[in-house]
Amino acid sequence: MGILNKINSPSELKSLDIKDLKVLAKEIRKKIIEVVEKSGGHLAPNLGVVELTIALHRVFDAPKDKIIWDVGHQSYAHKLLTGRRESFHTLRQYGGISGFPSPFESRYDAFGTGHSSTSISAALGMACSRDYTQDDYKIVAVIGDGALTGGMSYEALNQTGYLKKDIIVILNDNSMSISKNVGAMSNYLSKIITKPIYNRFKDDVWELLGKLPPALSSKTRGLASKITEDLKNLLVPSGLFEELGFRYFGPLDGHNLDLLIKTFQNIKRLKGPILLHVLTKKGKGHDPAENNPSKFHGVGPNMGKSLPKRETYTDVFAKSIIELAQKDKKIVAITAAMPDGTGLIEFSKRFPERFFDVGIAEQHAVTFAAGLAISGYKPICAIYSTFLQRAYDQVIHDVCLQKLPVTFCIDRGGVVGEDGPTHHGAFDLSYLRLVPNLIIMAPKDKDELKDMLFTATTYKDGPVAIRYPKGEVAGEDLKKERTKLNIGEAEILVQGKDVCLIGVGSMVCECISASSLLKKDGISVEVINIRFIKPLDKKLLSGVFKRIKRVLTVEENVLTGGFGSAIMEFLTEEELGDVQLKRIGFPDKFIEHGPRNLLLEKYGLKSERIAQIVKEWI
Ligand SMILES: Cc1ncc(C[n+]2csc(CCOP(=O)(O)OP(=O)(O)O)c2C)c(N)n1
Repeated sequence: MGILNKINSPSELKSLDIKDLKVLAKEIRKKIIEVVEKSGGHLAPNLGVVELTIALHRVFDAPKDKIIWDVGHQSYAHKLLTGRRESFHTLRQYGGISGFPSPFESRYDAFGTGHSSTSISAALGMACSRDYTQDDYKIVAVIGDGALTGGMSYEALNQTGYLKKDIIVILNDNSMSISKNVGAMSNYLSKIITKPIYNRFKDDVWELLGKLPPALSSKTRGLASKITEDLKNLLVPSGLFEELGFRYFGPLDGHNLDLLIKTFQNIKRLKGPILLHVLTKKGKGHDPAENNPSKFHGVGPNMGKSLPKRETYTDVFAKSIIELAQKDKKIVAITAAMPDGTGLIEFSKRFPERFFDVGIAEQHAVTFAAGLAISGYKPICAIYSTFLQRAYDQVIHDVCLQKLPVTFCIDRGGVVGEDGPTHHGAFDLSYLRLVPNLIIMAPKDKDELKDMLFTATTYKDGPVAIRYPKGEVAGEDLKKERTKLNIGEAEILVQGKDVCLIGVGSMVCECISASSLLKKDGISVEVINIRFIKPLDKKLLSGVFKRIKRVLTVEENVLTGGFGSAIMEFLTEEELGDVQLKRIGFPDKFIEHGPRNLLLEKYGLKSERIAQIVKEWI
């Protein structure tokens, strides 16, 4: 790591020659592979942007110039070059550096990202601020072709082209989202790439522009750019970006350092909205990742090898939904660019005509589901808890208000671990609980998840949300036949008299274990599996609260507005002032990154901690 070890800030790249920069690229790749192989992370996206990152930092002057990484999962080389080389081995570990850009971590991280398609909006906001204060710096948004499927990026392109602000959008096109990219825009980009005649002509013009001295009269420069435009209008299939007010350049090889540097130097001199189309290969330089970029998009610690493959909630969802769809032709499944993560790959193969990958477009996914539902279909909208935040108004206005039978399968409800605060599903119980007409369930184990899916897909009167966490599912296949659950019916799993523990979803098992621990100390604990966060089983709860006056709720959700709050509201409504309530859940802050089990333990969501809290209480 001879060269990388000497780079403490990006300004040090300016003095390196191209030979050194190429060696640096090799060293960065080696470092990324070494660290990600151990602690997990986004391997393929990062390997694909090594040259792009070096060239950006070579030409632009961060942190004065702002570089915004869309999604931010590809920012490892950027981190290595911006003062985080020494701490890079702590990537994604508890207390270590984040896997995403964060302004709290470094002044080189111009904007915090994690969710997709935000970079152009943020860049435009910064550009307006810069121009108000008459500052002088460049703003670069690096956005993938996957992220370009997200609605926000079009909203931002639309306004940028209109305001004609000076920003540079670098479209990092590897024709992949996590899986193969989808959609008409993706087809359009491929069309541009396969028009070699256009590229040849344009390269000639670039040659010309490159040779023009910077201090050239604006008239000559204007003429040169007119030539570029004229040629493009003649030869590009449709000039979509140009029509939106951007000057389009590309496509160019995103692994050719010389070309990237030369091109960045050229576009740095230009004003107005610019879109530079760069072609990269996901996983570049590491055969396994190049050959299977989807699998190596994100990998677990030790490349997932050390862990025995245990059945997850996602696996159970994946199998059950196929069983249900075999019997019911009206079931269709929707993902927003996460067929793998949400467990819909097998479904897409079995029922291609009933499967939709809408791109990174959660808002559209939900309203699209509403359209299917109002026309008699039974859409299953499988979206991670954190990404469903994007589609909140669509859930309220397009689905719940119209009482449409959409089933939301909300994976990764709770802490997800190393991806951290941008990805934890910490809020869904709170943000969904207040929406009328929505039924909210959380399964305690495998059988119950299957029953909930069965119940949801046979329920015709409105929308249903089923939320489940990341990781291993509890329980076994005990039942052959599916049971249709009575809506709003909880169950008492353990009878007791001193304290009542009410668990939500995966926390029910923790409550049962806690009750066993407490029994040894002579404390008699009742355990309730609430099953329905909404509607609440008021009858059962009223009965229990007459007998037991100490109640503890346990949920993998922020306490504010969550399930415990629902019980608090219930106690107030029913005037049960003699019942003491304690709640365990996430405090009012963004939860840091770290191993899932460690975070659960830290926030009191493991049986030993629950038992300890009860003991301290009584
Ligand atoms: C709103 C939102 N939905 C889903 C995701 C999950 N996600 C992370 S990266 C990614 C694919 C991004 O593709 P692209 O922008 O082309 O970058 P690449 O990984 O190909 O470099 C997706 C779907 C996300 N980060 N944000």
